Amino acid sequence: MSLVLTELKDSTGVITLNNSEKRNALSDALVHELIDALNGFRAQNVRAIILRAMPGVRVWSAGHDITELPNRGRDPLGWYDQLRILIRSIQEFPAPVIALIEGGVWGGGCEVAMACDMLVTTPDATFAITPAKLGVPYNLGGLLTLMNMIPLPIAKEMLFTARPIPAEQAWNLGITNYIKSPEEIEDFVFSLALSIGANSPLSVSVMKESLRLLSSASAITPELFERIQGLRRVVYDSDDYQEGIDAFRQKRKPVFCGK
Ligand code: YXS
Repeated sequence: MSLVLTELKDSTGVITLNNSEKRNALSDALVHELIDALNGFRAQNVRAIILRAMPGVRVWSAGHDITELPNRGRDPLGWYDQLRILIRSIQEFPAPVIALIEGGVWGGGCEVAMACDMLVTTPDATFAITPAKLGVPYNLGGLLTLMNMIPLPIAKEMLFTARPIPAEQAWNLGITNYIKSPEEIEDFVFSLALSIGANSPLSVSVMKESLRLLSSASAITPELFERIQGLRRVVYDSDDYQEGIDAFRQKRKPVFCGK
């Protein structure tokens, strides 16, 4: 079974997450197919991408496949991990990527959604950022993706509580572009993609890339980078990190001790 479906509609590439049984958890296999799909559409010069799950799902994506997270002692969110490569592929894709979101978006799924250029949701959509629930030290690129989308106090609340925020709050904060009913969202998102497709692809693509470069333009010193990486290492070497992963695998609540 393909974990991801693709379809070309006019000049728009549609990518559908197709593993509802596992709540579209971002396993290496699924993410690999997603990256292949983006590469395929890049070669076809599509004017926009729509990234969606199957119509009517309750969970858009449950985030990183927790069963594939490494045990203690290895950075779980390293530069070459599939999910990191996917995030960069979306951000660097030469045409806008529109996320069409129904249902819950969790953890790494939330970063995937927020790496997209525009987000349109149904009223039941929710967004949760979950590393603290699992004892995961979030990576710098991920934090930057969130900081570019979410006002800082809200990003902090989401990171510290790991509680989902509802679609209406996300829209009020300007994180998402529109809320549409399940009946109208598909037509609406296609019309958005078509109006982008009617414009100059070179102009759109250069503005997208310029905005990406500008929004990550704040330089940090090598010392500061190493300091943050050192802080993260304390977390992924910890008992608590292992406890978070073990608890998910054993289907129980984690008990964190702060070590
Ligand atoms: O028991 P089976 O084999 O049917 O499998 C179950 C779940 O174990 C599986 N599944 C997952 N497998 C791996 N990784 C996941 N993230 C994941 N989520 C779900 O899918 C099958 C159906 O799940 P079930 O029965 O729980 O479905 P539900 O509809 O009752 O509940 C849906 C959720 C999404 C509320 C629930 O599955 C859930 O809480 N999932 C974990 C959400 C989460 O914490 N995601 C964060 C993943 S870690 C991550 O993204 C980064 C490391 S970070 O957090 O740092 O951003």
